[in-house]
Formats: sequence, C-alpha cells, structure tokens
Amino acid sequence: MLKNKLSQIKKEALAKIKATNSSKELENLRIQYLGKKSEFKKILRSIKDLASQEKKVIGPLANQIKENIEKTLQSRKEEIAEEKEKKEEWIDVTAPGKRNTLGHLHPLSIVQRDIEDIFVALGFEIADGPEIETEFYNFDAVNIPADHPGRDMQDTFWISQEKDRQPGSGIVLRTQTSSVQVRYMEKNKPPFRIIIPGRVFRNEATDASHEHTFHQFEVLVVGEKVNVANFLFVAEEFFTQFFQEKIKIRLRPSYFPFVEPGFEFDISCTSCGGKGCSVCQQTGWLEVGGAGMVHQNVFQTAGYPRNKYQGFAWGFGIERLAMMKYKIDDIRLFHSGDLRFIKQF
Ligand code: FA5
Repeated sequence: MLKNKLSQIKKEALAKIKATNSSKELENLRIQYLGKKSEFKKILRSIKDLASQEKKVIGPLANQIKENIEKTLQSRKEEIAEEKEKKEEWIDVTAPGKRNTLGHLHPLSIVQRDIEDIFVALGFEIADGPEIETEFYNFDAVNIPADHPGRDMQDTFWISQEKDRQPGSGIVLRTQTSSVQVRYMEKNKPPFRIIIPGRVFRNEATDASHEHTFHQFEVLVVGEKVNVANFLFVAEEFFTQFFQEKIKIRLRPSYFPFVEPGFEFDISCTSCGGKGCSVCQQTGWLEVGGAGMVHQNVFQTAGYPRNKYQGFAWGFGIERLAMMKYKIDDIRLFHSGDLRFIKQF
C-alpha cells in the first residue's frame, strides 16, 4: 500500500519536474513533493510505526525516491539555466551590422588640404602668421597707412586702438592673409614661392556669401624675373587641378594698395562652364579673389632694395572655392554646427 503510494508520488513528481521550464516553478515543486508538509514527509514520519519487516522495504525505497527526485530537480535546474544562457547569448548572424560613426575632416579642412597638396607639388612652401595681428602688418606694411582709404575696404575688428598711439601699434583680428607677406619677407630673401592659408575676420553683416570669420589663402611668389605670365600659369594650373576640369581665367583691373597693377580674379563658372546660369548670375564668370604684382613699397618695408625684385600675390576665399566645388549655396552652413550638413563630406 505505502509502496504504491511512494511510487505514485515519484511518478507524479518526476513528470511535473521534467515538464516545467521555470526555476521558480521548480522550487514550488520541491516544496510540494519534499517539503515539511508534503505527503512524502508524512510517509517518512510514519515509517517508525511500521512493522520491522515492512520498515526494511519502505525505508530504503523512500530514501531512493527522495534521492531520485532531488537529482531530477537539480539536473532540470541546470538545464533551465543553460537554456536561458543560450537564449541570451544568441547572436543573429544574419542581422544587418551597425556601423560606428567615425569622425572625419570638416569640408573646409578637406579643401584647405587639397589646396596645400596642389601647391606643395608645384614646389611651394606653406607659411603662416598670427590671427591676432598688429595694425602694422595687417595694414601699414602692405601699403595701407592710417587714413588711407584702402582701410575702408575691410571692416575691421579692433582689439586695441589707442588714441595717441605709435603709428601701426593698434591690435586687430587680421582682415586678410596679406598680413603675413611682410612678416615672411623680413625673414626670407627671394627667390621664394609660398602659400599662406588661414583664418581672417571682418566686422561685416553676414549673408549667403559673406561671413565675419572665413578663410583665405595667399599666394606670394618673388624673384628677379617674376611676371604676369608666371602668375597666369600657376593660377590656371591650380584651378585645373582643384576642379579637375579645364578652367578659364579672367582678370579685371582693380585696386588693392599692395599691388600694382591689381586685378579682380574671375574663373569660368563651374556650374555652367561659362554659358551663364543662376550661380554666376548669367555672366558665365565667378569672382574668387584679388591679385596683382607686388607693390615696390611692400618690398621696401620688408627691407628689400627698391626695383630689384618682382612678384605676384593673390588672396582667394577658401569658403567660396569650397562652395563652388561642392555646390553649397550658403556660406553660413560651414560653421552652423548642423550635422546633417557636415555628415555629407
Ligand atoms: C583681399 O582680402 C586681398 N588681401 C586679396 C589680395 C591679395 C589682393 C593679394 C591682391 C593681392 P578681398 O577683400 O577682395 O581682398 O578678399 C579676397 C577674397 O576673400 C574675396 O574675393 C572672397 O573670395 C573672400 N572674402 C572676402 N570677404 C569675405 C566674406 N565676408 N566672407 C567670405 N569670403 C570673403
């Protein structure tokens, strides 16, 4: 009778343990079948009252069943833990990969590096100078003394401008990379070919093509026999390499105090090839900067003898070139911090 009951308990317990998938449920089954209030424990407690013949059979059988249930509980517990682990660690090798976002160069840095590479390959050196500059190097040294109307051409951020100062001693945020011309020439003798890329500042209202902070690159080539033909060759070579297409150049007479003669420098429109479109306002030409043959007054300020050397210089806007290359219609996008713009490069 008891023997049957024990077998019944064992059968029922093992079936339920094997059927469960939850470790909580497993614990409940342990309490139900082996706990203090379980049917099984009641039977164990009653063994002492059995006849000794029966005790010998039921005692070991009960122990065997207890061990059997405990073992089954334990191995099911391990199986459930293993299944859980497998589920959590499962990797779907067919799922599309997630690409990490990598940092990259700003479009202006890309363009500046492109420009530098082209000139370095042409045998130029790269020079630079301070962004916070004396009035002397920014203006006086390049033939724009105080009260010269040329100062009005570039609205200036003044850092200090004392009333009874020495001429040229004021401090400005440089308005042009031409400010580095005399700094370089004071320390170097011709012949030389340099480019001076850098940031410049102008106290002017911004619009789609004007920023208060932008970049220029100055080209300065000085020697005893440098002429306008050399200038045209270098310019044509540069633009053809930069835009990877044949670019035509047009010079218009213009005035910059530090060159004589001076030119406004245009290139054939990179959008329409010169036919006329909205980008070039139907003219077929785009203005990129100023240029000219270096004024002898500038050489003299740098300490060179007058009329011994000749040279050409230009100052072009880097943003304007980047806008042409990448067809960007608003200069303010460069420093807007808008990632939708930056991520396109
Ligand atoms: C100059 O700055 C002269 N230093 C250039 C030069 C150098 C002439 C050597 C002769 C010899 P300008 O002010 O025109 O010139 O500026 C040159 C170029 O800088 C412009 O053609 C334009 O491409 C760019 N630029 C000027 N102002 C701005 C502005 N506010 N925002 C963006 N680009 C500008």
